[in-house]
Amino acid sequence: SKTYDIAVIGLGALGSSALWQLSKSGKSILGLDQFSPPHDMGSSHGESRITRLAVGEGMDFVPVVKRSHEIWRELESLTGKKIMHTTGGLLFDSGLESWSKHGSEGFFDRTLRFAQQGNTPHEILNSEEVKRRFGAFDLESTGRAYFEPSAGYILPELAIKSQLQLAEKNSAVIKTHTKVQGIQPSVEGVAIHTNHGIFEVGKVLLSAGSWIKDFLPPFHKSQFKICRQVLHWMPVKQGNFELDKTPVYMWGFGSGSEDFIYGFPSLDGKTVKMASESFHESNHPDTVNRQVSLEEQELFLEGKVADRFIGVDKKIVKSKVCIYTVTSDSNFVVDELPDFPEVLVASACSGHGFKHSAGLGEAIAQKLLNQKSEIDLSPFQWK
Ligand code: PYC
Repeated sequence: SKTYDIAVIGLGALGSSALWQLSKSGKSILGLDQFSPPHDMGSSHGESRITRLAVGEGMDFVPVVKRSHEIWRELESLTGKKIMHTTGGLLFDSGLESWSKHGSEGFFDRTLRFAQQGNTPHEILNSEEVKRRFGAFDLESTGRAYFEPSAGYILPELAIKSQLQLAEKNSAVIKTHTKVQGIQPSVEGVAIHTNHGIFEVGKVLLSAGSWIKDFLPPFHKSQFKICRQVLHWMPVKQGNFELDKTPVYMWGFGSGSEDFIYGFPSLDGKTVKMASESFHESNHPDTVNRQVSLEEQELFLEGKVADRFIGVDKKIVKSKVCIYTVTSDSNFVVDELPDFPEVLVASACSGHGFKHSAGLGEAIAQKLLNQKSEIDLSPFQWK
């Protein structure tokens, strides 16, 4: 068995970010993943992820996403690749019914409040102004929109790939197709048992996404719910949803957490990605249904797309399954395993994690390296 100072188990959004940050330390760092990241089996794929600075989920997240934006820019200057696209972001509200998102009631008003508290430039638009400025959205006449110019989207696969490449450049060792079968306390700290042998390490970051439950004792396991999500792509009519004219958007149209649709401008000039969210408990990620039925697609078109958009062909050309790992209050978890402090569990999750992954990965690396951090991780302790 080979010894490393720190291992990261799971190299998705958070794991790849932490691995890169850890690799800057000069310590021996190991990254393990059961697939070959970036891959489409977890929670970090599907072409685009929204980022926004006034996160209605909570003020605790605001410093994390602000730091993340700085890191995405650093990543861009190191790689010469565009990873974060600032398109602006719209949050729609029917004006009739308050909607909740990611555990937060009154999400629209909270977002507005956090924008004010965090000095995030923004505007409030009525439905006429929305139609005039952004042709793609047919917002009801009672509706209003919060517009944040600094919002946009991140390319998740490119972000992960870039961080892993930089980590390897700094001498981190990455083992793909390496399935962790168990972790145990050992003389070195932690023994990681895998299909390719045992690795002895000082500390572990467990960022295994929806596989996290496999490593937890029953009480802690019960804090996470696995929820299957479906992303859909539809054709756009020429000249609609154009990249430089269309913001990312989130649209709550009822009081239920699934009365919701979100989406992006057209990245290829031909199709747009749209999705809703589901909070039904589903199977373990090894057995979750990865197929999307015609009936599911129909329900999405009728119930979510409905007549909300202009210039989109209501015909699904591609769908993809993705997985959320959801806590009861949609908060993140960053804390030690009980009675096993060498293992830090991190689940940046509940469907709003990607945008925070760069800043959170840095703060987690600082914690594992016993360094000071600007980011307070205490709001993310076990409940
Ligand atoms: O966190 O911005 C977000 C988001 C939108 C849809 C799902 N998550």
